This record gives sequence, C-alpha cells and structure tokens, in this order.
Amino acid sequence: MSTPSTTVGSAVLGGPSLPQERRLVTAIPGPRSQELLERKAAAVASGVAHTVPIEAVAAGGGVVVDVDGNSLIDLGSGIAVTSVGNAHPGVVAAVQDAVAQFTHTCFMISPYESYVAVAEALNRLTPGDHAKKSALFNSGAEAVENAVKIARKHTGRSAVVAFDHAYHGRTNLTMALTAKSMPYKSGFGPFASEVYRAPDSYPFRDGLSGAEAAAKAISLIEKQIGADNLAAVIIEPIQGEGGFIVPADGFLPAVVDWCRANGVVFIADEVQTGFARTGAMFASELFGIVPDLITTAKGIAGGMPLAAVTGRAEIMDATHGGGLGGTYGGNPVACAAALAAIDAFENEGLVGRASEIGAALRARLETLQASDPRIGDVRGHGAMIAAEFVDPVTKAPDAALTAAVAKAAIAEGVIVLTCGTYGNVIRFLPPLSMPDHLLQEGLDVVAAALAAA
Ligand code: PLZ
Repeated sequence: MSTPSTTVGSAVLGGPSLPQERRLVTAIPGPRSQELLERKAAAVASGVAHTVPIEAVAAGGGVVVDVDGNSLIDLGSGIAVTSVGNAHPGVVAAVQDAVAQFTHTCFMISPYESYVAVAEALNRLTPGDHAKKSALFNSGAEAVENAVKIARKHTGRSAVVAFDHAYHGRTNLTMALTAKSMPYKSGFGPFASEVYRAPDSYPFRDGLSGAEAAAKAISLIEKQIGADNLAAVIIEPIQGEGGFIVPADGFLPAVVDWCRANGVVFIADEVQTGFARTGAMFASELFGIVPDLITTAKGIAGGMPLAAVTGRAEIMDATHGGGLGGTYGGNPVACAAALAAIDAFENEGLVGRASEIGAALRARLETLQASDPRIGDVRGHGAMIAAEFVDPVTKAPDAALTAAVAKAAIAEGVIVLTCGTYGNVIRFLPPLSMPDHLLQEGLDVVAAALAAA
C-alpha cells in the first residue's frame, strides 16, 4: 500500500493535506462502504439515489477518500460545489469561528454582519456596474423560486419562459421550469402554471446560428405567450444538467436585448456556472451579457448550503417588506463560509486555474475525439467541459456507452458524472484545487474505459 492517509485515531482528516493520489485498496465498493450502503437501502428513501458506491470520510485537493481507505480522483466536485476545494482551509477556519460565535438568530429577526457582507460581495462581483441588491437563501432551487417571485412582483405579469434542456431544481415551480421528465418530474405533477418552454441554442444538434436560434425562440414567445404577459425569461448561460450545452455566439445577447426592449426580466441561472467555474467569475461574462437578476448557489460557500438572488436594485426592491425570506436563508455559518470562499476565488487565482484546467481537459478530450467518432462533441468553458457520446453514423445519443464508461471509471477510482437530456454526456467538473497529475490520471482512466467499452 502506498502513502497512508492523514489520520488521527481512526478519523481521516480532509482538506489539502490528504495525499493527492488515486489509491485502490479494495474493490469499489469495499466491505465497509458496502455495509453503509446496506443501511442506506434500509433507512433512506429509495428516490434518493447515489452515483459513487462508497462511504465518503474525507475529501480535499483533488480526491475523495472512502471508509475502506480508497482514494478516488474527484472530477465532479459534488456537482460543481467544492470549486475552492473540499475542506478548503480558509472555509474550515471561517466555519469554525462562526459556529463558535452563534449558529443562528434568523436574519429576519436579528440581522448580522456576514449576511450583509455576502450581499455586498455579490453586488460587487456579479456582471454589470448598475446598482444591485441581493437576498440569500438555502439552495439553488430556492434562489430560482425567489427570482421568479421578484420578477413577477416587479412586472405585475405572471408568465415565465424556460428553455429546452433546462434544469432549475426539484421544487414545484422549479420542476415546472426544468425540461426533463425522468427522473426529475415524472409522477410529481401537477406543476406550477404559467411556465412556457422555448427552444434553446444547441449548435451540435440544431445547426443554427445564435441569431437564428434566438429568432426562433423569440417568435415562439411572441406568438404563444406575448411580451405583455411575460414576467421573466430564465436560462442557464451554459446549460448544466441538460448536457453542458454552450449556446451559439449571439444567442444570449439577442434574447437579452429582446427582454430589455419588452420590459421582461432576464434571469441568468448561474447556480452551476457561477464562481470561477467556467474560467470567468460568472459565465454571463463569456457571452457579454448583463442579466437583470442572477441566481447563484453551489460554489458560493465551499460546500455549505447557501444561495442568492442578485440583481438590479429597482427590481430587487419591488417586493414589499416581509415578502422575501425564510428561517435559515443566509445562515451565519454558511455566510462565513461564503466570505472565505469568495476570498479564495478572488485571491487564489481560481478564475485562471479554471481556464488552465479547461484547456487541459479540452486538449485531452479533443485528442480522444480525433480517433474515436463515438465522441460527437467536446464543449464547455473552463473547468466545466463535457463530451457527448453518439452513434458515429447517425449522431443518435448513446446513453448506454456513456453509462458504461462512467461506471467503469468509477470502479477504477475516478468520480465522473453524466448529464444530458439524452443521458449521453460525461461532464468534467473538477475542484479548482485539482493537481495537474491527478487530472491527467483521471483522464487516462476515462480514456481506457472508453477504449474498453
Ligand atoms: N439551477 C442551473 O444546476 C442544481 C442538481 C442535481 P439545488 N443542479 C444539480 C440533482 O439531481 O438534484 C441546479 C442547477 C441549476 C438550479 C439548481 C438547483 O440547485 O441547490 O440543487 O436546489
């Protein structure tokens, strides 16, 4: 066995001090992980599935360590959450300090400074130099729900447009906004009303320019809904769960221009793309757009649950006092974590690191694609890159191949996630603390899995 884990007693300490190596000492799952998974099957609702069959006990840098002593390369960041690195030392210290001061007062009852400081940071960092305000919540879905509430209050209109391949969450309104039925919506209706779907821009499959795709969407919106009825258009600048779909140049600016001309609130859902992930602080910057409202979560607080809506002050202030809130929204421990994570994003070169990781991922995947026509498309920005697997002749999605490659990679100690409306995309979302050698080793394993599939 190679380098032992950092241990105190029987506990494995996480964070960057973990040995940065892929290490398999048992099959995945090992015997102790298997025991937990049996308890899970007996105690946890079966609707709550899992991708990697392990009991995680520590994580940091570029690895997740399980109870059996296996060290897996993390190419998923817990779905784009631990961008600053798992158990980032600054986040850990901030959480420890905050939790020892107070765990909760409820910001709506007794306000505290860290919430205000997070709002100030978001107002400063999000795209656009207009006056902005923020409100904090617990999850991405809750942020999206509140962005829609705010847009409706501001406009006095009720309709909302979301796009093909969209993912916005699992609550009732956000299920309605989400495009894919299985597994997110099937059997869970009836859904919230006044939600309409427009075609997105999906260059690999629609063959349209950005201007053409925007014209198609806008025509549908005008004919089927009417701008006068429309409160908001919501879109992920790069669609995440839907398949890391990067819209054609010009698509997003044309939609934003139309919204602005028609008094419609443009909401960028940057829950997955936000906070350095795409090689920009926010993906909207990559497309030259300034959203009216922007929803954030995931990467914002290094793994602590926190989410936000940030936007034009006059829109954010349209709501009556007491109209927004929640018991836990902007919890002080989560806010302290966010301030530490934001400090890391700004001062540890993580935007640049995301671009470096992206260049390495893209180069490797494009090399694979050149000799393997089953990789139909390689796309994404920064540390948010994906490969779409297809039938080489018909371009039909190949979900079976995708699942087989992901499963084989996980069995070899590399955490990869799939996505896509057709389940035929492998996405790479490494923590920005991922060392180069582990990134390359992870890609070696994926390449071998593909060759064998
Ligand atoms: N908006 C763009 O990506 C969360 C969820 C995976 P929550 N995506 C991962 C799953 O199967 O539940 C997401 C997102 C975008 C909103 C959300 C919702 O964020 O924090 O999961 O509520």
